[in-house]
Amino acid sequence: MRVLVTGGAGFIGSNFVLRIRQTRPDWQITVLDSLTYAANADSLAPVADEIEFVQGSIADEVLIDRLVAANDLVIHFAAESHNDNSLDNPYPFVETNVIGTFRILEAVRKHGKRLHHISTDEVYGDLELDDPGRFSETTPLNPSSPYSSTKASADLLVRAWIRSFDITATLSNCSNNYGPRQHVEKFIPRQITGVLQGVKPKLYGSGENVRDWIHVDDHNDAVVSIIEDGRPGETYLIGADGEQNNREIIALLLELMGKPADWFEHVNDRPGHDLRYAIDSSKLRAETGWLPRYSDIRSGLQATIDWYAANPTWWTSSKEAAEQVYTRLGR
Ligand code: NAD
Ligand code: TDX
Repeated sequence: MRVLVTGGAGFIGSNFVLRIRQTRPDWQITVLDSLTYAANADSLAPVADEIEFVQGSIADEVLIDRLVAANDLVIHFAAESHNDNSLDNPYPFVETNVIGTFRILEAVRKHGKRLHHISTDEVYGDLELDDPGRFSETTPLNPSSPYSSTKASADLLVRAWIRSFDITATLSNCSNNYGPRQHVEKFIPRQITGVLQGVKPKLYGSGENVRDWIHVDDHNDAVVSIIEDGRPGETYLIGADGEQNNREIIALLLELMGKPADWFEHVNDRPGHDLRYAIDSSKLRAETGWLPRYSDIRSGLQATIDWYAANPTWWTSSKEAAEQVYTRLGR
């Protein structure tokens, strides 16, 4: 099978490609990535001789048409992915997440190819802390930020192309990922790399906000399960029952990194900060048999800490740039 992976030099996409080389060695992989600030070409270095890499944008109509025509399946990870950036400058989010997805859909329609669209639980908005409910496939879309509203827009486009043009596509909406090769602007790697440099973790607001953490390999295995065993036209939520508030995550990181429990600081909150995300992934589990393997966040975080400690050259230059942005934003 010839597979086009968009956004394959980013966090989840690069982990996907590395893992697929192990688990599905017969898949022929082409990565399309525009190499924004969020990409790291070093992430794909171990498989550079085994894949084709194309630098370019999913919003480039001619390029997308050619690449989609040459492949059997498109797995669409490419996105502008950081909420804080979307609050600062939303335009790239509209161009990549909305226009880029539109270009892919048109090429998929024209050439009759299969698509798997990667999305986020943030399209459903947020839940109260004491709400016993969780997001499911029938939860109405209600996004809060420019990032999540552009992801919801993309999801709606995919659903419309399924219904109106009968394209063969599946969608997945996953909760917060953690693991190696995540850009240092994101919560967990920002704190790990900060502590490694002697800087205290930074907690937005009160830190009561809850995220439903999943290891990136569990997310990527679920994507393969949906591609192989999911029903065309369907949406699947991916989650690993990993709810933790941000204070709890910082406490665990400090303990694992040998720092006192109070060695962190509060910084300005994110405007419109979603309170809680929680995923009910029973549809995925029932229909594909997928189960998460990294259910122990403590050991998953320890392995993630070990990876950042062992790979400073991967993150040092992006760390400086990311912290300059945070200084400007006051966070
Ligand atoms: P990331 O920011 O680490 O990587 C995104 C990649 O897309 C980068 O390599 C970037 O260069 C590339 N890209 C951006 N604009 C592009 C364009 N116009 N053309 C081609 N490539 C472009 O993001 P991530 O965390 O790996 O997220 C991947 C996908 O998973 C996104 O669609 C995101 O919405 C979704 N998602 C992420 C999480 C999470 O916790 N990180 C959770 C659920 C869903
Ligand atoms: O320094 C920080 N301190 C802090 O308290 C940072 C960077 C974040 N936070 C908080 C904000 C969130 O409540 O930590 C939580 C996680 O923040 P992010 O890593 O920015 O993730 P989030 O906004 O939840 O979105 C992530 O999960 C869903 C990904 O970035 C999205 O791409 C994905 O769709």
